[in-house]
Amino acid sequence: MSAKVGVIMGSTSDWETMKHACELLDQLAIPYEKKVVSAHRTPDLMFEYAATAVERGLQVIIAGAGGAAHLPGMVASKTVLPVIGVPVKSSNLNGLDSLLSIVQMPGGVPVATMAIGKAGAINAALMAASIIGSTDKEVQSRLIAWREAMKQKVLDSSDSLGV
Ligand code: RP5
Repeated sequence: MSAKVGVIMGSTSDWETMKHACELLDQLAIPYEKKVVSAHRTPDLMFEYAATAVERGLQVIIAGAGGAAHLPGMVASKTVLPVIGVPVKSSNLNGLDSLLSIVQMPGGVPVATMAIGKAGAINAALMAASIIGSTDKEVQSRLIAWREAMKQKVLDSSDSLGV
């Protein structure tokens, strides 16, 4: 099945974070592709990737980057697909730089910005599932089941406290 979600990241060093998005997409059986696309090191590839995303059948793009994290915003400027940005935790500023450079988009070019790091990567996949699930009832059912399982896990863990 062709990819519905494009998971891109600025460097292979982002994979430790972005793999959590891919794991969630696997769990929800949503087809995706993954690729290193850098706003600064491979700008031509970035433009081509974003400009051809619609015709290639992608429905959502998840873009993770750290530091001067221009990838999500620049990709959003070249596609009308929803772009979900994941700020990768940087070594110097703990990802605050990544967060601010992704979230502070000018009016007119939105990026749905997630939390810094692993939680952001997980939520990016869940957000992609929500978007795709709004028109794909099978994906929506799997998302509902995932939420139910999460709830049950919390209830079970609470029970294990014996209170
Ligand atoms: C960004 O620079 C990448 O997204 C990565 O988070 C950061 C550092 O990249 P490397 O120097 O580890 O390749 O473009």
